[in-house]
Amino acid sequence: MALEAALREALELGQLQLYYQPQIDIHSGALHSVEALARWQHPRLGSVPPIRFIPLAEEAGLIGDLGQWALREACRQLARWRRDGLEVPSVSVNLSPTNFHSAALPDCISQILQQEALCASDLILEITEDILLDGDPITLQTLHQVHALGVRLSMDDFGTGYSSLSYLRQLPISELKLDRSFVRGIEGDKVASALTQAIAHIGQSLQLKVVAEGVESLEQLRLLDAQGYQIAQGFHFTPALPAPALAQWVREHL
Ligand code: G
Ligand code: G
Ligand code: NA
Ligand code: MN
Repeated sequence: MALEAALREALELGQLQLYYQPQIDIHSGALHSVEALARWQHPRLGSVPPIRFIPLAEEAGLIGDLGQWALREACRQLARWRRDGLEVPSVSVNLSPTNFHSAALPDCISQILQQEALCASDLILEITEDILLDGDPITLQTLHQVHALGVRLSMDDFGTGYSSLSYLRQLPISELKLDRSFVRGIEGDKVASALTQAIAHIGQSLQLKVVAEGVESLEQLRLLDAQGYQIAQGFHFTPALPAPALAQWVREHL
């Protein structure tokens, strides 16, 4: 309860921060997008990880506010980078399934894009497989409306959810993001690399961009490239960074 009050206060006072992690096009080496990841540094409690405060925000009814904050902040930052002459093709924002239960989400997104003078193609939304689990028809409608705006949808943590693959036929997604748990150990493990290969095939046959996250070594990067992954993200390049450090990383490495 105390933590819940603290989170409410942090949202009101703007104490949450977004860090950014680059997603790299493996063939060209160019930047594909940057993923915005929420961070909370509490003055007394120290750093509270998202795996704690995201579920807390859900329970406390704050996930709508958190989603709006992340969208606005990430879009504002993208506009700022571009004003500074930094070429960042798009920003990828994580939203919770609950954010798509709201029929107001498409308008909220349009408004933020307009306020920041961005196009729909500047934004990618990362969603997870559990988005359809509760069977709420509003969710599917909202997903299609967001897609109709021109905003791309990326299926995050792919392969770890409890949904059947049939959702791939219903959802207007552009990207499949292999969960990082699949990447761990692929160098020496035939079963692990058979799974990443199979997932790449699924993505390719559905004409989706296939993204590998949690890439920590050149060896993993080469293997995933050979398997057909187009985009990679992970500590091999850099962990998520505060906005100024991300800009510096892009200037130095790309
Ligand atoms: O950055 P890190 O690995 O600690 O993130 C842990 C989890 O929290 C990831 O699954 C990530 O998708 C999620 N997460 C990070 N930022 C946000 C956010 O702004 N909104 C939502 N809904 N999830 C987030
Ligand atoms: O669930 P989601 O995919 O949004 O989570 C991304 C999380 O993965 C972030 O918390 C980020 O810090 C973490 N992450 C990013 N790159 C790597 C990596 O190479 N290895 C590991 N172990 N975690 C990573
Ligand atoms: Na994500
Ligand atoms: Mn993920």
